[in-house]
Amino acid sequence: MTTILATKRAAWTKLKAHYEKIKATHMRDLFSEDPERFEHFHTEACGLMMDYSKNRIRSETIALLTDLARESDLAGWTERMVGGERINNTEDRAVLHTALRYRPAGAFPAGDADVMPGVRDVLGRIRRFTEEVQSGNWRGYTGKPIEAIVNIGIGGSDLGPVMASRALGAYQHERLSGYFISNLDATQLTETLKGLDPATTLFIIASKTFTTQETLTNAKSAREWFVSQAGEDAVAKHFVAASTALEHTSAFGISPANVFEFWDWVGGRYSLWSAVGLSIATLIGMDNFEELLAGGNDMDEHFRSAPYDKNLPVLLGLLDLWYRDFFGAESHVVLPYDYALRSFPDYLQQLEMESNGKRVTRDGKALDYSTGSIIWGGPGNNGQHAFYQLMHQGTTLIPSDFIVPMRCQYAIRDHDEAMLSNALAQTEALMKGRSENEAKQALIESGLTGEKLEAAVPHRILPGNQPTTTLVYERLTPRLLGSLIALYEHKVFTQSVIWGIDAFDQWGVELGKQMAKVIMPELTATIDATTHDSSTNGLINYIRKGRAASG
Ligand code: G6Q
Repeated sequence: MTTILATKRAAWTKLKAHYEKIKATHMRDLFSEDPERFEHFHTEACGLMMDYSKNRIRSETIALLTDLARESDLAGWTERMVGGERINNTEDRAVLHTALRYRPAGAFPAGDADVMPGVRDVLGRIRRFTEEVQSGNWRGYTGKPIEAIVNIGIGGSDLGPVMASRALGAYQHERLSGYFISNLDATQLTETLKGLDPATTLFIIASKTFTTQETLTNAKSAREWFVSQAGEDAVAKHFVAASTALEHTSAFGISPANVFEFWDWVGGRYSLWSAVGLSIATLIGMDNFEELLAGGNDMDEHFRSAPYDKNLPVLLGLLDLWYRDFFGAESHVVLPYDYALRSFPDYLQQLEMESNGKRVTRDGKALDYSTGSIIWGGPGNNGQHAFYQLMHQGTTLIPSDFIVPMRCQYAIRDHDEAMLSNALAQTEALMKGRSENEAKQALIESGLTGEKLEAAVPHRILPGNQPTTTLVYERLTPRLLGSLIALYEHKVFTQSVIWGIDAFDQWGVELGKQMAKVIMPELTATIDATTHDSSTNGLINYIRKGRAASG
């Protein structure tokens, strides 16, 4: 199927013209024009209320953006995805992570390709395993119950489990603690193992391919650490794996009974719903894990059925695309005001940038527009005391998502009201800013006059007009988290369909991996490296000699 460039769509041309008309309009004026703006630009589904009124849009903008989604056949591509077509065409794979959280009884997708028997079988095995560990029936080699769950993985086999386990810390079994090891240098491994007792530690090796250098290096070292204290025979009670590569897990010495399978139609960054979520399920319990899946399924149903102007993922994707392609915004910041979601921006960084950081269409044509925003962020409250200055008075357009709970998972005094007032004040300040007159007035009221007053004014002006979208929910539950994650997954998918790109491959990360294989032996060689550019040769030789001299 030939992919049509987004710039060739009629709605794109109309959006260009519309952008010229709206680009200089301040949101203050948009709010004055329409006193019911919140009513017109907020929508709600799956326990999430999305206020997108503080964006640089009019009704016409949403009409044109949703036309663009329709012209790009978003509905058709969605059905192709959930129908099991191999829409990840560069890897020739289906994309069926939605099946992992499909809750109704019956087949998914309908017909020959039904993957549900396998999915349900593994979920059953995960339930039995997590119940054994949580109840204390799963005993380590000295007969003690497990206390530490150590997930060893990287990328998609790490970021989802880290993010979701932290987000659902309030649901964690009181005897269990979760640890996550991903980095190649030995610091994370060493510092984590230092505090652990092998007799009560369970390692989950999460790797789709079971060939990933970081994971295997860490897994081998963890195994050595364990065997040196507990002996080889104890491995079966302390090492399990989540993988699609059963031959590799056996070669590593993990018994087939301890391997939780998933499939090649689960992309790494979409895999927390699969056996890769084993650490999450073990920490929070299977009932809660199934609630997480149900939340994902809620959002899938909403995404497939809601009209686009009420469709949370579609709107979120279109708004980001509006700023990326028409305003030229390069980055998008995600600001949770729920500390439980502190790792959510890191998780989204991979989900969005690995999926939509592409420069050619599905069929290999060069794009003439920008794709994937640079995603960054962190807990909003901390950000206020760090990077928000640049959002308020810097020179860059930075659209943001504020993620705001009505209540956090723990109620103490007036923490929630303090958190909420700050979150809402920031969206107001980013939208309104402070005009020259307002800045001057405030300074006069503080007693400043004359030259000092004039000198101070420019520094007190905030231009405002920074777009914010606010997602509000009552309290972070497993189900809500499932919906929130799936919201962003479908946001990314919506954009990829409009941009005409394959959101499910990641060829860009391969080159560096291949080059690392060449460099590794050169670091311990006795002769200088000469086959690279002068910088890389220089770095290898400098480090090799430095290590030899110091080591
Ligand atoms: C995700 C990517 C990547 C992957 C890691 C780990 O979509 O494919 O981040 O998850 O490279 O791969 P393994 O799970 O195969 O170890």
